[in-house]
Amino acid sequence: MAESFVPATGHLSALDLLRIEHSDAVTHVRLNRPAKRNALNDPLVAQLQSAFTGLPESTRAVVLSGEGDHFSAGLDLSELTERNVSEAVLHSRSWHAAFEHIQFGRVPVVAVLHGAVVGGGLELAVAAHIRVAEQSAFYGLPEGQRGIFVGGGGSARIPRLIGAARMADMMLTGRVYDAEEGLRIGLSQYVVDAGQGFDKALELARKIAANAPLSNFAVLHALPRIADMGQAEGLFLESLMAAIASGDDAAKGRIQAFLQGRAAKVSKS
Ligand code: 1HE
Repeated sequence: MAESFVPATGHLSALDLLRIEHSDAVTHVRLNRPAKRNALNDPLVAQLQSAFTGLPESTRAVVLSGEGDHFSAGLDLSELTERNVSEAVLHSRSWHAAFEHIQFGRVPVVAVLHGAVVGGGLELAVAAHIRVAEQSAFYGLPEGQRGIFVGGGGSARIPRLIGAARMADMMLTGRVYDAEEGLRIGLSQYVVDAGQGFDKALELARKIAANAPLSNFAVLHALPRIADMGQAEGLFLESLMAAIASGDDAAKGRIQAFLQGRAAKVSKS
């Protein structure tokens, strides 16, 4: 499947720590610092922000992966130089800004996880909407051992997936979860064999890209906010979002197609 991808041109091709390619409506964004296990330094975080804010109009879904044997070793520890408190806050906020554009961007993001998905690498992975893990994936938060704390949004996003108690265990004891355990506790939605992650993610991204844009928008922008709301406010926002989506021509056309026997039925396969 991968051979139909062509390299990005223009400003995306200038992002030298990423490798970005397009295939129809799917864009593949690959972390490209394998010699450093895709450790996230400031330029790489900035390039991720540029990539996700500068996706072409034709992109309807993104696959995010890492070159080499690991998804990402997290924060580039060689950059952990002396920062005063305000500089350190702003550094953390620069990660928040970049990852915000992934979680609350224009298109859904499917991450392919393999090898180390640790520290800031896990924080990056959980900003994506769907995670496909290969059997080699392992998840850790070594911040506890390194004497630091998460700073890339992990304390807000990870407990929403696995609960604060599991995250506390990972940080306090250095507990590492493997791919199957990660699936069980909710860190990934899929586990596949070694080398199959990209194809699975691409299959999912192509399905996502075929959805009505407003449905994808609602899943990205309304669903997580409703999940964070009280029930009364959440139900009202749900009703508004449902009315907006169902009033769109894309919804009307799709529902007519089903009623006229032209659309797929729901099936298990
Ligand atoms: C790095 C980093 C890094 C590798 N920063 N340079 N993250 C961590 O604490 C994880 C630290 N890394 C590791 O545990 C291991 O490197 C791995 C399990 C990811 C991979 O092991 P391995 O044997 O394949 O590679 P390696 O030999 O350890 O590393 C290869 C090179 O990458 C080596 O550099 P070289 O110049 O000696 O070849 C390593 O120094 C370099 N490298 N990981 C810098 N993380 C917003 S706050 C987020 C806070 C955090 O993310 S804390 C968690 C940091």
